[in-house]
Amino acid sequence: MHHTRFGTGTWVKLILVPIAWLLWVVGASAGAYEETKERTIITITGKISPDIPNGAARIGYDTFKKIGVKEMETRTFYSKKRYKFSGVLMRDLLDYVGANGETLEVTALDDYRINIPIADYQKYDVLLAFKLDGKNLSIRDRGPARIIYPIEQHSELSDKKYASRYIWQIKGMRVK
Ligand SMILES: Nc1nc2c(c(=O)[nH]1)N[C@H]1C(S)=C(S)[C@@H](COP(=O)(O)O)O[C@H]1N2
Ligand SMILES: [Mo]
Repeated sequence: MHHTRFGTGTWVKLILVPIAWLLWVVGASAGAYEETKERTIITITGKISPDIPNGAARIGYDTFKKIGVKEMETRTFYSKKRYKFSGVLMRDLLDYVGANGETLEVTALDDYRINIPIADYQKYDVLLAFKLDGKNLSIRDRGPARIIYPIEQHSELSDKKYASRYIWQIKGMRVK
């Protein structure tokens, strides 16, 4: 009688690695970037999928719906009041454009600009909100899109270092 040359761990890897790979391929093809004729809200450039025309992904409301809209009721960094935001998860948005980088440079209509570690979006359900109480955010309401962290779910997000990452009136993102 021969004993197997591989330990249990090796067998687990031999079986699970190809399954994980398959899921990744299926996931990637389901949500690939597509050009649309909709009005652009945010343009994403930098280290994104090489298949995206002119290296610039143009994202509008229809694309948000396609990516999948989520709701989050929370206060913001300096507010006591709670708001009901709707938007897409930053993680899902970056997956959709095939982002492959460590830092996201986000720019706003008022020329405010901030570098955010992309790890934040893997660690937390950070929302790119475009609706407040069911209504599209206007520029006056700090729209058309703004980043909202789940500050009520994770106490460490009340740390000062996150305050500047609550960027509003977003117009562009660059993956670095
Ligand atoms: N577009 C834009 N976003 C911005 C800023 C800004 O000047 N312009 N200020 C940032 C800073 S410094 C802080 S502290 C937070 C404050 O967010 P809140 O007032 O919604 O809690 O917004 C951030 N987002
Ligand atoms: Mo601030």
